[in-house]
Formats: sequence, C-alpha cells, structure tokens
Amino acid sequence: MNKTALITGITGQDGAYLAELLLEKGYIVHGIKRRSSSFNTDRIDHLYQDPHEKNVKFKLHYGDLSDPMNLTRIIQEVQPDEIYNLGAMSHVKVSFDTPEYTGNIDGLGTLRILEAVRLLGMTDKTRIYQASTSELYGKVQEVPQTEKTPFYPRSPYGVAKLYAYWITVNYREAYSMFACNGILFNHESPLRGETFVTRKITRATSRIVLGMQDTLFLGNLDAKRDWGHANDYVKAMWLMLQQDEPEDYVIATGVTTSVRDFVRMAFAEVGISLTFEGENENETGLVKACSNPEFQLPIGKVVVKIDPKYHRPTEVDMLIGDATKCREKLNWEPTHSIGELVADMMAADIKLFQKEKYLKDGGHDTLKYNE
Ligand code: NDP
Ligand code: GDR
Repeated sequence: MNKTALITGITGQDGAYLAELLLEKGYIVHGIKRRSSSFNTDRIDHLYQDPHEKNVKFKLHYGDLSDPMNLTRIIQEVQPDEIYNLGAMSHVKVSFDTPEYTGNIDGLGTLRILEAVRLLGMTDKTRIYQASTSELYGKVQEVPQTEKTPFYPRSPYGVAKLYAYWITVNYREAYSMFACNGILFNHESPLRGETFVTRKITRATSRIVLGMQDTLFLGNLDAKRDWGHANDYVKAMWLMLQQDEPEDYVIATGVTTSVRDFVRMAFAEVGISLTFEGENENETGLVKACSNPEFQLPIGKVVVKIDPKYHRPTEVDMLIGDATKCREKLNWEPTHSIGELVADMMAADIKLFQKEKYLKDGGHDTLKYNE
C-alpha cells in the first residue's frame, strides 16, 4: 500500500524538494496551498497531475494555517500517514514587522495541526514532522549547537517557533503522538526565496555581471550561518518519521560561513575576486580582479554597499550545528559542501538571468525582481 503524506507549505522551497522526494518513494502526496491573487505554485508546477486522470498521486488543497476548521477537514479527508508541517511566515526580518501574524501561523498553526490529529482520533495513525529551526538558539549560548543547547530566540519568528517546538514535544508526551522536531540550520538552493540573503546574493551577482544591476545592498556582513543544501535536508525530515521512536534532531553541516565570505564565493564563481574596504555602514565590496573573459567588470568598481534598513533590531550572530545524533541514528550526511551549494545556486541564477536578459534585449521585459 502506498503511504499518504500531507505537506503544509508545499509551495515553498522545502515543500517542493520534499514533495519530489516522497513521490519518488511511491507516496501519494497532498499539499496545502494558500489562495493567492497570482500564481504561487512555480516550484511545484512540474509535479502537477490532471485531477481528472486515474491514480492521481499529487493533489493540492486550498487552506491556511490560520484556519483550524479547514485544516481539520483536510486531515480528515486525506487520512495522512505522515504530516510535514513546513508552512510558516519564514522570514526573520519580516517577523519584526508582522509579529502577531507570525505568532499565529508559526506558533498556533502548529498547535492546530496537532490538535486536529488528536481530535480526529488519528494519534496512532499519523506521524508529524515539525519544521523547527536553528533560530531557536538565537543568542549564542554554546558552540556548536546540539539538541541539548539551551534556546534563546532573538526574533518574533524565533519565539513563535519556540512555542511550536514545545507544543510538539508536549503533544508527544501527553498523547503519545509520533511527533518530531527537526531543528534545521539554514538550507538553501536555487529554489530559495529571493529575499533570503544567499539567494539575494546569487541573484544580484548574476545580474551585476550581466550588466542588469549596479549594486548589491546588504545588512550585516559579519553574521555567520551554517548553510546546507535543501535537497539534502528534506531527506533527513523523511528519515525522522521512519524511526521506531519519535525524537528531535539537529540537521546541519558543521561548517559556518560569514555573509561577507558568501558574497566573495558567489563572485568567485564567475571569476571575479572582491576586496572589502571600510567599516560598519561605510564598508564596500570592490572588484579586485577578473579572470573570466565572459564576465568583466572595471577594477575598483563598487558592487556591494551596506543599507542599514537590512539590519535587524536583534541579530543572531553565529550559528553552527553539531548533527552527530542525526549522523549516528539516521545515518544522514550532507552531500553538498558550501562551495558546491554556491556553485549550484550561481549556475542556476546565471542561466535564469541570461534568459531574462535575452528576452529584455529582444523587447520582452516582463519579469519583476525583489530587493
Ligand atoms: P518558504 O518561505 O520557502 O515556504 C514557506 C511555505 O509556507 C510556503 O509554501 C508558504 O506559502 C507557506 N505559508 C506561509 N504562510 C502560510 C499560512 N498562513 N498558511 C499556510 N501556509 C503558509 O520556507 P522554506 O521552505 O525555506 O522553509 C520551510 C519551513 O522550514 C518553514 O516553516 C521554515 O520556517 C522552516 N525552516 C526553514 C529553514 C531554511 O533554512 N530554509 C531552516 C529551518 C526551518 P506561499 O508560497 O503561499 O507563501
Ligand atoms: P535567517 O536567513 O535569518 O538566518 O533565517 P536570512 O538569509 O534572511 O539571513 C541570514 C543572515 O544574513 C544577514 N543579512 C541579510 N539577510 C537578508 N535576508 N537580507 C540582507 O540584505 C542581509 N544582509 C545581511 C541577516 O542579518 C542574517 O544574519 C533563515 C530562514 O529560512 C528561517 O526561516 C530559518 O528558520 C533560518 O534560516 C534557519
């Protein structure tokens, strides 16, 4: 019998990779998408199956984590063996602008899923994965961070996810539910949302070397993150739900890199070396040398500047994870180094913007871009 999975946040980066993985494994995959005035299914359009055909293995339902009735009905209809709760307002900086909404979706949304499963009497049938995060660690207490490191979140997003983490643990203990927290460190890919720093950098680097943008404006260049590849991380999510016992796991690479070094690596992918000068808000990134005849920029050109609007009221300075438990119990290893991640993202964005430039030069300037 095929297993059935339900994914919230299926239209996001992780939702797309996870849906692909589960379909490959023979699952019937259901996903919850939000109604939007414009299409929001770009990342999963290649998985679409005509619902009029027989044996459809991929199905989308309209829904929202703010709506408990809707969630309960979908769970009752779908009868999932596994629920992956990936839906969230996932942008840390934006959570300072929308703190209550973030608490409702990222915190209470998790409760709504757990409570629906409990009220429907499905606690023995349905296993639940909760998308927890390294943002729980926040202010550095211990390096590297493990499952035992104390939490100290530093944003409304982190605090909402703290509630979600503990309500998942509580339902596991109170009602013997198979519910796990994956404490995932930052993971990126060519499908990463355009306003997260890595994708912002690879998009801007591509546009700058193609002559489509002048400058990349960033906030804190000193922040350090443990960046892995989303394609690796969704495999760990699945593995957690295949174990005999429900537990919480850290998923990380164990390597940390500053935002400044990520910028250097992105430009290096296209043969441009950068040097950074100045301090704090006056720091700039300048072209030091170009070794690729295809992508030439004037030596000394300023390509990176600081815009204080990207600074956060409270920042998470440094994250580095210790995934020993995951390696030992789940036999999981990341397969992409930071260099391979940057190369993958740069190759995809160069291709994307070469295509856009071609269309633009031909008078078909239809695409928008975000900062
Ligand atoms: P994305 O921002 O790419 O995707 C978030 C998904 O949640 C989208 O499908 C979005 O829908 C959906 N969503 C947002 N609000 C609601 C809502 N009110 N109701 C239902 N769905 C909603 O995030 P990622 O794929 O990167 O991350 C997946 C999960 O993992 C998130 O919970 C995130 O917080 C968490 N996480 C991510 C990490 C990372 O580095 N990527 C690390 C650790 C945790 P729409 O497309 O319509 O906006
Ligand atoms: P993060 O990711 O906050 O770690 O949350 P993000 O890429 O937004 O920021 C990483 C670091 O880069 C610094 N930074 C900037 N960030 C953005 N977005 N834009 C900028 O211009 C910029 N300049 C510097 C930030 O200050 C920060 O220190 C991500 C999300 O996916 C969460 O959902 C997830 O839980 C965590 O990763 C783990």
